[in-house]
Amino acid sequence: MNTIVREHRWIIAEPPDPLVVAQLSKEINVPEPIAKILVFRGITDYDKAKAYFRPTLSLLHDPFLLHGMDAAVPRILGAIEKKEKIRVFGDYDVDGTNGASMLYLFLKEFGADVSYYVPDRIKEGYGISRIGLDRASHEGATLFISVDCGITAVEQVEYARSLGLDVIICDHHEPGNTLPNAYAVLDPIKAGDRYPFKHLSGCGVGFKLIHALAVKQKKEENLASYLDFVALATTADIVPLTGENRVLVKMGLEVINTSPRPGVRALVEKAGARLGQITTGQIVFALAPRINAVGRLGDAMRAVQLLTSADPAEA
Ligand SMILES: [Mn+2]
Repeated sequence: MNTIVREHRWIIAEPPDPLVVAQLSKEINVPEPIAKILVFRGITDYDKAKAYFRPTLSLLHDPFLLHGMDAAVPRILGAIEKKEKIRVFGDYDVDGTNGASMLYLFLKEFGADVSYYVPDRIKEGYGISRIGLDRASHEGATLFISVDCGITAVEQVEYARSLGLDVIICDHHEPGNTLPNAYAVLDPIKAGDRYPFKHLSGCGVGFKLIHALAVKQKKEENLASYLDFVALATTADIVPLTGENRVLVKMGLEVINTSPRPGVRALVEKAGARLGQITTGQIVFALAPRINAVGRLGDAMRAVQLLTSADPAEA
């Protein structure tokens, strides 16, 4: 025990300015020790405290700051107008299946002719697959949107082009030396991207896409109802719960706890968890493993089927 203690060097932070602490304590009506903890965490005034405790969608960054968004949005709106078939393609983990579920339901509500596909972990492996592209093309799709994968799919995107598919990529993984020659590549960590927050999940990047569509069409009223997907994906993918992610997860947990969709309600009940008391810990240890297991034991599309179901009995 002693050796462990000696291996660590403790660096004690400078105490915060007592005037700032006293002022914050008065402004938000909390005891000084709590105000002190907040100031330690950079929450130094009323507005910052309000944003921390009561996050709202208005705190999110402008989705059009994401490079590629200016191309992606008109392409999707055009596809909806021309009744093109849109195929959403998600990875088979929690991030990918929630991203696919969210994009599918949102686009459907937006009037799109949309379907989804999740590759088979064993037969197709990770990422955009040729089988997935062939099927999309065969079923008449002309627009293909990937979520939580695609940033390294250089060859697959070339193949998609040869099939007449335009590809929009929503990913958060590290790009390789060459970006795919896609219609639009949304990834906050690609070189030259000016988006101010770099830790979004794949589903979080997909959310920025629906955020942008909603802003463009002035239909933002239902946007928050999709945050349950983002909360599940963001928490399960273990990206930092700071900045924008904290806003998305806090608001998403509220959706899960107060108005769960049938699939989420069924999942919570099966996991023996209590609605109204779902936390990030329960997502990581009780809900997410059950979603991940679907892709490991068979067809991951069943996860999307569950999450998008409108029927409690089916869910
Ligand atoms: Mn991911």
